[in-house]
Amino acid sequence: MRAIDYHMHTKFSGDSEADPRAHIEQAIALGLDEICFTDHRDFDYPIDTFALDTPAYFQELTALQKEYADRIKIKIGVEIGLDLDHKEEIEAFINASPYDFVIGSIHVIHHTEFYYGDFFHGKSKDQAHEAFFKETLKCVQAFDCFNVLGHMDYIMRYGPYVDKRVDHGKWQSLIDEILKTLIKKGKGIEVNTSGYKVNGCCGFPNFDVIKRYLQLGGTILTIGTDAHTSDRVGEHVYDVMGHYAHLGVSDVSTFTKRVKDS
Ligand code: HSO
Ligand code: ZN
Ligand code: ZN
Ligand code: ZN
Repeated sequence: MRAIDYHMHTKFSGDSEADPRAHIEQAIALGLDEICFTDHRDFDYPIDTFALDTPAYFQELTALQKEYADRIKIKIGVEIGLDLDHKEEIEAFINASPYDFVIGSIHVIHHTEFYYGDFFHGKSKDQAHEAFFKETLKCVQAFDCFNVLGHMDYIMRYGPYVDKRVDHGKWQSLIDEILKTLIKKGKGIEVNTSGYKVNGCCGFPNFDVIKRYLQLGGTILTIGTDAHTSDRVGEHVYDVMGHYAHLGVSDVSTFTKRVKDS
């Protein structure tokens, strides 16, 4: 199984100062086979701005890709915030540039976001989690421009709850619908290792959800750290590979120009 980090942010994201070269050096030091930069683009995000200077992004990363060609495979992707209020702009944005790989993530629901907590006001944990999974289902049904669904349990990072963890049993039928929709559309799912900070054992989503995706016939899996600083590149990647192998997965998926590499 190849070691990959397919979710990383740099200074091209509104919430990172990281130098892409330092990410690459860290990935090489850890022995990763392939990485993909996936800087943010969210339309009309509240409070912060997640614009992407696409020409500068491609120019700098293409040069690094060439410079490091004999040491590590580098892909150029994007993490797009899936938002039903901006569907046409999002699809046009993705189609306008030759991204290798697109992560579709839900960061916002109708202009309320999770990071600063607006979304959680007046909601119990169950109400917040149910709304998140319902919106995730709508987004995976409506959008086609992504390759994998990003950090499926992202809602768990935030929220003013003592125990932030998702009770997957409660949302199993919604989660099954999400997974079935992804599979039907030829889309994958990532394990986002930023989840280890909250739930200790595993990423976003946990390995029971991955097991279910595989049971339902899913075959497209990536691993991403969601590193916003270089010290976190590659974090827990080998651990996730161990879990994948245990679940019978022989390799992760990688992408070129949004098509799965064979
Ligand atoms: N998009 C970030 C959350 C955030 N950070 C909003 C700053 N503002 C998650 O990677
Ligand atoms: Zn971010
Ligand atoms: Zn994200
Ligand atoms: Zn991210």
